[in-house]
Amino acid sequence: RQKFVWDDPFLLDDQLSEEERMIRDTARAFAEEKLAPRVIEAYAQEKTDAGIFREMGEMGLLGPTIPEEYGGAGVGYVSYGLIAREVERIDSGYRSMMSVQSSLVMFPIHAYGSEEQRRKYLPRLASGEFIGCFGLTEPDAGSDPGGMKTVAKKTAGGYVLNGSKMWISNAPIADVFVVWAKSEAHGGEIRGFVLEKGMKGLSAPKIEGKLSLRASITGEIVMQGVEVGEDALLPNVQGLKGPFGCLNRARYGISWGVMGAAEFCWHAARQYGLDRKQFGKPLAQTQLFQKKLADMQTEIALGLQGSLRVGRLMDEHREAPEMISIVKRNNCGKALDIARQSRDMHGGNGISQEFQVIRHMMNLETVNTYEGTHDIHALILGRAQTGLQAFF
Ligand code: TGC
Ligand code: FAD
Repeated sequence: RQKFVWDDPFLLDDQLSEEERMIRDTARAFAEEKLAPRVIEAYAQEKTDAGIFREMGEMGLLGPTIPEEYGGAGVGYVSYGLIAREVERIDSGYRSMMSVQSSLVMFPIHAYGSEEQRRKYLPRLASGEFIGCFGLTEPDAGSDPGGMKTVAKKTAGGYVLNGSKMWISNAPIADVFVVWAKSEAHGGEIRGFVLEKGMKGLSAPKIEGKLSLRASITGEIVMQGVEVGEDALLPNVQGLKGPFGCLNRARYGISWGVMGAAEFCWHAARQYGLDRKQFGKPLAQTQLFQKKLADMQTEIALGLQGSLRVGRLMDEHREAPEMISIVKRNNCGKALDIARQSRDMHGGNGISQEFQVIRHMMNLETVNTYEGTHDIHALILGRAQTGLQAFF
């Protein structure tokens, strides 16, 4: 009889290359040694430690898929996913900091930028010296980013930008802002611009009072007549496919990341059930408790296999965005259910910061919403199989 590994039911480990396992182990050691000891305090105090970017940079965790000549690690998308899983096992906010920098700032500069922009920004984003943010969402344009109001008008030497972005991860501490705007000079088409901290008319106030993702700072981006040169325009992409190209990478990373958070909650529930006795026996010896653990194990095993498959296809350049919608949507929804179950299985202790599951549960509410809500991904998949779009 083949031995069953309860915490790796489909032997995912065997499906990874030696390099991928090494990257996973490095990310896990970093997450356990550097992130885990500060997360409870960071979440409670709503404190984002900007120094984490440099620490992640030193470990090669920022922009891992970017070629080495620009400061990246030049590894594949499965490795990127494995990193996201380890970081989010500690906290979704830390994964958010990492994935915005990697997929939403470094990726567009590399994929759509000029050689000058790549050389100027990528090495310093990879090292964590620069912190980046990505401005797509606006107060009146969330699920429908095509409805954005931010505009770029042509000037003699470049552009002037006006508008505001809402719910932007990293914005208040960012040095580099990848911002999407409708460009009048390009027939109102959406174009990407790279702005820098300190530009006149640019500010990024913090959004206070978040009860989710509290270890990751979130802000607005306010642009009041921000003048930039022609060199701020990302020259090699036009239209919504620009930001969506970045979102494909970030959504894929999230599909792995949330499985890390879910694994934390599952393992915590199992251990709690083994340790805690009620009615004269361990909670883990009751049928209901074991059914919940079996559901968690099953959904996580299936979710990880799905993400691994999509990652392999990405590394072969054979991915379709709808594949990414399947794993982003399913894994976020399942991780949120698992975190809620784990919270319940911990009884009263489940609401304590010490046991950590309620923090994951609160975080996953955001992760289920950002990068395309659970329902928006359902509509993307509904459109793909019926040919009928139901957004409006
Ligand atoms: P639609 O007509 O579908 O498409 C417009 C153009 O874009 C192309 N396209 C894609 N290209 C690449 N990848 C994709 N996934 C793409 N999806 C669409 C499409 O081919 C078309 O190109 P072209 O050349 O024909 O013009 O656009 P729509 O306006 O109908 O879009 C509908 C919908 C719902 C799919 C889309 O708007 C959507 O996905 N909404 C969700 C918005 C979203 O995800 N926002 C995320 C903001 S960033 C964020 O949350 C970061 S949090 C990160 C963190 O902290 O970790
Ligand atoms: P809405 O679009 O108003 O949606 C509200 C509800 O209506 C949802 O349930 C949605 O599913 C539903 N809905 C919408 N349209 C339809 C429809 N056609 N049919 C049926 N139901 C529909 N954005 C960035 O650009 N950069 C960032 O770095 C970033 N970071 C974020 C960090 C945090 C902590 C949060 C909370 C958000 C962040 N976002 C970021 C924004 C995020 O992407 C949006 O919140 C998300 O896309 C949803 O948009 P919305 O909040 O405007 O909700």
